[in-house]
Amino acid sequence: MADSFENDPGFPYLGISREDKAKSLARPFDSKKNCWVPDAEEGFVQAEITATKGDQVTVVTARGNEITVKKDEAQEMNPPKYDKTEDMANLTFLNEASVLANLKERYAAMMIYTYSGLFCVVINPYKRLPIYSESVIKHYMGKRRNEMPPHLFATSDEAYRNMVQDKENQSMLITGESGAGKTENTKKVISYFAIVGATQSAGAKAEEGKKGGTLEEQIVQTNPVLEAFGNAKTVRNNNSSRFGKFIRTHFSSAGKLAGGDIEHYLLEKSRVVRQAPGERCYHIFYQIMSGFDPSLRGKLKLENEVSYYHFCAQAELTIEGVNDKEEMGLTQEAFDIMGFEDTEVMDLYKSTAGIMHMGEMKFKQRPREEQAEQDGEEDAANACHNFGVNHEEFLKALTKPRVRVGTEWVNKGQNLEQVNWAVAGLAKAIYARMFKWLISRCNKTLDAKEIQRDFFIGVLDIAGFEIFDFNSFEQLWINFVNERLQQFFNHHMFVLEQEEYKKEGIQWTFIDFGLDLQACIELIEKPLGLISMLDEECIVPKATDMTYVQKLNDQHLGKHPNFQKPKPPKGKQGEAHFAIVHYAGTVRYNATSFLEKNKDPLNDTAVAVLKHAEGNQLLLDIWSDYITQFVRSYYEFGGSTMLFTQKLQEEQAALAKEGGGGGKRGKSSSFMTVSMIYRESLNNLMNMLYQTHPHFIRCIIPNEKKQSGMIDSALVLNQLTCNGVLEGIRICRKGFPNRMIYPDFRHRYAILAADAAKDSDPKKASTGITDKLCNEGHLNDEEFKVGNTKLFFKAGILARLEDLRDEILAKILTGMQARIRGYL
Ligand code: AD9
Ligand code: MG
Repeated sequence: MADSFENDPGFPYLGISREDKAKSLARPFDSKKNCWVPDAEEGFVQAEITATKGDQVTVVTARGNEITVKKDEAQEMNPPKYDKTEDMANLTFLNEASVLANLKERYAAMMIYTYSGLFCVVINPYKRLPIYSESVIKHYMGKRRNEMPPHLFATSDEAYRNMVQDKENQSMLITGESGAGKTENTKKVISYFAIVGATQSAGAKAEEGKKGGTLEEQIVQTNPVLEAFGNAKTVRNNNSSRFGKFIRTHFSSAGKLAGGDIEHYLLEKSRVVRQAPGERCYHIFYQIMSGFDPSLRGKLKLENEVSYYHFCAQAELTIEGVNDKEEMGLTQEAFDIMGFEDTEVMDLYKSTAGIMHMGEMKFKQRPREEQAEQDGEEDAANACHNFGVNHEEFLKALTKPRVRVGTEWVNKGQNLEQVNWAVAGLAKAIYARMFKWLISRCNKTLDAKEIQRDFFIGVLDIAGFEIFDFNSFEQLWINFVNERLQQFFNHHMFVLEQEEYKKEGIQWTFIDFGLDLQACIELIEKPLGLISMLDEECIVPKATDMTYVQKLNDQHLGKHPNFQKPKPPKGKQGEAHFAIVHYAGTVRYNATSFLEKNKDPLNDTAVAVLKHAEGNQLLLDIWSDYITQFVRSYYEFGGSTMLFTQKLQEEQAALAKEGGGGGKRGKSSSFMTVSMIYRESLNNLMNMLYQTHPHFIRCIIPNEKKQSGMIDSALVLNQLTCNGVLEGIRICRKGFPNRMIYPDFRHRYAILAADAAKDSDPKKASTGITDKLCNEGHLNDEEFKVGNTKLFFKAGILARLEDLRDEILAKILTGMQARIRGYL
């Protein structure tokens, strides 16, 4: 089997050929001299130590420069046998320089997958490699991780086998920054499970889905549907997912595919109405305008050119190498396979077009007046044509919404800014709710009721840690999610290590490094933490982003180690800032618009109009769970206006007694902030993850030019910090990362203590060897542990034993040569 895999076109990108191995081993190497030193361009550069003085070393770099650096800045180099190593946890020197060098070397050969302990690291190749073919899949099916070269499929197969054998749910956490390849890898994992799960149907034809394709096809085709509505061109990625997702593939206990479902997180709503330079709105807008279906634009009352529509034409209109007409064909095909009804698809298009028309609605305001009014009706009429509501009512709701003033409900005029805000808010809400609807519609298709769901493998494709120049509410949430995920990883590693030590009977208390992140997590989520205080501030009259940050400072500054007051950048002195020390680095947040983003207000009156849509079932469905303030107030008091008014007065009196009414919200006006919704879905996710056996994939973007083969070292090192790979290594180093079973140890190091090694019991022989090494001062008790079946070593110790072994071998060799010479 191994031989035939070597003949696979994918092999050169996965396994190391024998010639390559031989070449590495022939590389000259001197462990006492060779090292890595920091380099501005390359991250680290190879160097040779020429002199050592105190804590300084002088080296000559591979570029020929002689420099002197601090001793601990020069990082040890691993011997040639570790070149292009498949699992970096096995490196005897676990340092940043070696990790970076190994990844670079593998990437240069387009070997994009590498393990680092529990992580599977992948660097975006930016070109199609023949490593995802059916034949490669077949080679990986049913194999253990150490039997095959690193691959996402090896990790996927491990998850699948664990699920079936251990009868335990699994999860795969795929993170990385934008453009790193999360979604591409997610798609491959899902296809792998669909194939493996369908193959499991005892040779029978894959299960037929209800309408359209087979279940296997439907699971795979969910993606184009989600991408059309949830992905967009950004500066960093032409197909950037603007939402996070957790896709669960369900299986029967025998491992047969039994359906799927999707949960989504944090859809970027603002893109619906605003795009930065170089970016586009969601793909679907341009697909609808592409003319794929020549009659569609007419039905939706759209002009011919997408450039007409402000909401989706603020920056780019096309994507290089992408044909929106063809993409629309793929979306349509996916809808068919997913079994969407024609009316459902049409309602999606109508609602999307409605949003485009909304962006054209104009309002005006006379000078010195505070009341805006519509400036023309045609665009509103077009929008409402698609929504199936009366446009006059819609316009009235926007310009004169019903609001509560004290105990009264009145129609209150709005100024131009307020109306425009309301239009944008509504457009964003329609889109976000439509996206949510789309997800649940896909889930309906993937709900294959006829097959028993026993276990699942969940795949999480979610944005990694973000540190930008300008970090806002969205970054706070993404970073908080990542902080929780990192804690989950650290805790998992701790549990596994403890289990291993226990199994091996080793006395060693491994520290729960998950606790390292606890302080930061509590700063964000606990009562009086950043999020609770933001929620509180959202209901305080006259509160602003400034008052929020002021309160944060009063509460935490100088008291919480993870909270800091940063200097605002130039030109931003008037804005509110705070900083958080995350595990991945300190991030400065600009609190501007935090309150607004968290409240995310909607014009209730306009929603009430949309709730009566006719001929657009989708629009009715998306608002069905939305209870407008007015209706809520009314019904909460038994539908009686009198009772409502009376309750309201009682409530106000009670609040006044409590002291000013600034604090708690009355029950009648309870509402959910964005943070509350996010927090709930994050808690659900974390609870679910803690009940699974996790697998970790870390995607890395090699450069910011979308160029294949080029590594920007600083960029990669930064990601290794943010994605926890270096953190994983740090934790590794605290324990005993290098392990060797007794027979192997005896075999390799017998030469260091020939007498002891003679013992017939491999464990006794091995401990005999280590005893001798300790007596000779080559090893001490702190550096290794004796387990039931193996020896455990601290990082770097095996290298020392290797050096000793080399020295002895060299001596033997010289002796032999001398003897041979003596004979001659
Ligand atoms: V974002 O946070 O959604 O903006 P992702 O999901 O991390 O981001 P994505 O998977 O979309 O990145 O990858 C970006 C682009 O890199 C893809 O469109 C491909 O052109 C390219 N890519 C990524 N991974 C692979 C791969 N394994 N093989 C080939 C790849 N191309
Ligand atoms: Mg993505």
